[in-house]
Amino acid sequence: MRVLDAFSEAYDKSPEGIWYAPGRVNLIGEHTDYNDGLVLPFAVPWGVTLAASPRQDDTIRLISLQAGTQTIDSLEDAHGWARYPTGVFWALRREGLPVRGADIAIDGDIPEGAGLSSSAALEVATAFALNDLYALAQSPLALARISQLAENDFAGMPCGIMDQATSALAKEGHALLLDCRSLASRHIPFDLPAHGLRLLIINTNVRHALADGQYARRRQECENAAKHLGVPALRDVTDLAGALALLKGDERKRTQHVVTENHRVEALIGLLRANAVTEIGALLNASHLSLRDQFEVSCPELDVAVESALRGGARGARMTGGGFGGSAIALVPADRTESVETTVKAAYADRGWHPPTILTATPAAGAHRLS
Ligand code: GAF
Repeated sequence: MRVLDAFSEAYDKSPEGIWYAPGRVNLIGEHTDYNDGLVLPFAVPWGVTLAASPRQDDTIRLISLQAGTQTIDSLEDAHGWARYPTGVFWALRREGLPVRGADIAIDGDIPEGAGLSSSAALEVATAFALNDLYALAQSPLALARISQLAENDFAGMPCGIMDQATSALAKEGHALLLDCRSLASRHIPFDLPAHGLRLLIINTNVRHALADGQYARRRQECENAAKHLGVPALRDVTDLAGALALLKGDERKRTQHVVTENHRVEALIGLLRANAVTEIGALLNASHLSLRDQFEVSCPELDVAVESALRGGARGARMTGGGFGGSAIALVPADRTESVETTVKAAYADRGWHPPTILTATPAAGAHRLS
């Protein structure tokens, strides 16, 4: 195993254990997590493998097969990618848990820039490793929250809980229905091949520079809208027409998206329960239009991916994740896979864009110890 070789070579010893945490793709429920709403993601079959041993001091030594080496003597030394694992040490210590340093080697295979949550996978793998190394006895959900805290308050990205919770809690062959207020979750069987379907991930291979700033802004707009409506979060809007009459401009649009997106998650769950998987496409399409027009987080590359996938025979398609690049998903009858891929690639070529990468997503297991 590559990560084992890297660990032994760098530290001249064997690691105490090896852990794995996956990335995620979101089926539906976008920009609802930080509004206390519902999400329905699943883990992808790519992730972060991490070998680690504890240390007697507080130093954190990190080597990544993809991103290089950093030695963290003081937490503020961490920069770039190293802020994610280092943030987990910080967050655990802030919770008063007895965590000292560690020697760590990291290997990852989540497609670069695809918006499939490689940072959450790195945080969750670190959290699972430290939980075992320091006998912290934290639950997977508690480790997901620690990971989110690391990302919010150490790495400085005000994300919700979806990505970390999916990485920590996912189950093979299932999507994860998560209520982001109560944090209650349920594993929903999600077997597309049984229905002659596939879920393609269309990685646009672009990430627009405004992604982080706009994410923080959307979150703020949602919080402002909730304040104007006098509710704790947009999750609590029960009379959408009444709420829209009280709001204007961007806050009105954001509210429209969040409230209808929560309804779409519920509707999609209803279809899955009724074994009507082939009918979920319309909800994916509606989600995309809402993200494009009301939440305004799409971009030309995502819109073209969605439109051309539908033209190629997809039953439904939408952008997935934070937006402004990353990936779209397309629900495709297995026998139309080639047609969808060809149509999407041709649409990109016509515009002179760098080709997208197209992968099939199958729901994979959440974080666990490998050895
Ligand atoms: C990003 C964030 F990290 C998630 O918490 C979520 O808000 C998502 O964007 C949008 O649904 O992945």
